[in-house]
Amino acid sequence: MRSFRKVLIANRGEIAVRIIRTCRELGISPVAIYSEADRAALHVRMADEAYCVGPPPSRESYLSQQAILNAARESGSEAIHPGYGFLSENGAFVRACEAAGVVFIGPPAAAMDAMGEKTRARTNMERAGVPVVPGSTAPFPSAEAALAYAQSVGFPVMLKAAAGGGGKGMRRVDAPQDFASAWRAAQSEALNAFGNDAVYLEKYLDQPHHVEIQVFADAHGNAVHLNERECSAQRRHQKVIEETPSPILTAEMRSRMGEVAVRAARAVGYLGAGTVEFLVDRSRHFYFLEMNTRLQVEHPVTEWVTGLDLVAWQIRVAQGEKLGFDTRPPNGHSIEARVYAEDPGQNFLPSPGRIAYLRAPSGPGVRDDSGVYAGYTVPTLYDPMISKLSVWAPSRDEAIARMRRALGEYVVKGITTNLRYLRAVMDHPEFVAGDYDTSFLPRAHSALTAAADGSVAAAALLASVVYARSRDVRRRQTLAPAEPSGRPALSPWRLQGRRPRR
Ligand code: MV4
Repeated sequence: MRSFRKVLIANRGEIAVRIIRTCRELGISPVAIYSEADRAALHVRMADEAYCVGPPPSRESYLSQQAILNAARESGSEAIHPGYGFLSENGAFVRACEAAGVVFIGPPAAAMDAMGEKTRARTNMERAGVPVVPGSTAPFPSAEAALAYAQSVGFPVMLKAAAGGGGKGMRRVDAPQDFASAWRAAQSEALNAFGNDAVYLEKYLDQPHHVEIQVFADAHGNAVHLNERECSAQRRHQKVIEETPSPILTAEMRSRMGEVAVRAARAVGYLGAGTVEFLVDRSRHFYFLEMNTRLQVEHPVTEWVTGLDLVAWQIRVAQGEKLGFDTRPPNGHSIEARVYAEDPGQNFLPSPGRIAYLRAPSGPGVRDDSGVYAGYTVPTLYDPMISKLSVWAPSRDEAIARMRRALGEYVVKGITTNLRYLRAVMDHPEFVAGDYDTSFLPRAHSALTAAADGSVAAAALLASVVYARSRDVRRRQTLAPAEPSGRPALSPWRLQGRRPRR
């Protein structure tokens, strides 16, 4: 077993800041990388050292494997934490780290490969006894063969790019007469997006829930789950709100899904933190969707209810330590809201720019994982997520109340954010009731983006005019300049003399 003295964080924004914090607590010196657009970024300011890895476009900086490995060598970092996105699920990068003698804090490349392609993952999971959505695994020789299969599965079906993920290259087909053209369109879309035209099909699940299980494995044969996260509040495959426990899960279902997730992780020789995603249908059947072989954006809600620092455990596992915890029932309830620099009123158009003023919420049970500061300019080039606000409370109702309170404290001036939209979600009866599926946010769109009640603003304006007028009247009496004689200007005799006549 070894102890890292220095860890390079191959990422930016809030997640780089998050990892830097745990490195400090573990006595590890954090090393940052940055692109030319990120010289003034918070993660650069917080790290012990920072290395420029290239020009603004990610492809030439945060995705530049050679530049990152050079920074690791130059700084003497023994390990690299990839965060999420960028190179975090890139098997080639894991192998390049290995070749360079740097520890990649994450699963082995083989585990990534086994889960990377969707059809491959489905085959591996079926073999391991993990339930997958009914459908195909191998590519079809022809569109006719695919149609015949679709008919045996039953319409509607979902066409998916084998190389896809996160909803790209997906297409629903309702009837046999639409199949051939949809199949060809899906193939060309897949080729365009992923350079691979392989398409497979699944039975279509109507308005499923997205529930994922956090898993953790060490190099000593231990693998456990850390409960679920309910992630059904999404729009265009972007999560907006996550919570744990899921309002729709029973303890019995949690333990069955957890066992299945651990089986999935074991089947591919997993190491470290991973997430197994499931679709849950109306009758609460659950099906493997994909495995994310990285730390997830929404990991703080799991940290809140388990009391564990997942980043610290990633580092410990990478150092060869044994898991120091077991599956445990969730303690209380946690909700996370993603704060984006975007305008919900303009179809969520990104709204980069300079943050003129910032006041982040705090107080009991509140955590703000931010990557920005007042005076910082949010760049156009990268993800517009500026922070993740998460809360903990003993119960779901109290967690919602706390999230409302925290969102109410949050002030960001200079750029447009989705804060008001997030407040509207916390007030929406469907969210409050806890029975929302993946169709919730798209369906509630107009209610969530409705303009604020104008009567409040009108009353405030009127009140400010009345106040300004009465203040002016008062000043007329009190703010006269001192007399050259040096006598005080505020003599009560003088004030009395200046009183307006009634
Ligand atoms: C599905 C589905 C219904 N039936 N597969 C979207 C993201 C991608 N990873 C999988 N997705 C879906 N796959 C079948 N067979 C519905 C979705 C889906 C969805 C899934 C999770 C979270 C949000 C979603 C929003 C729309 C559609």
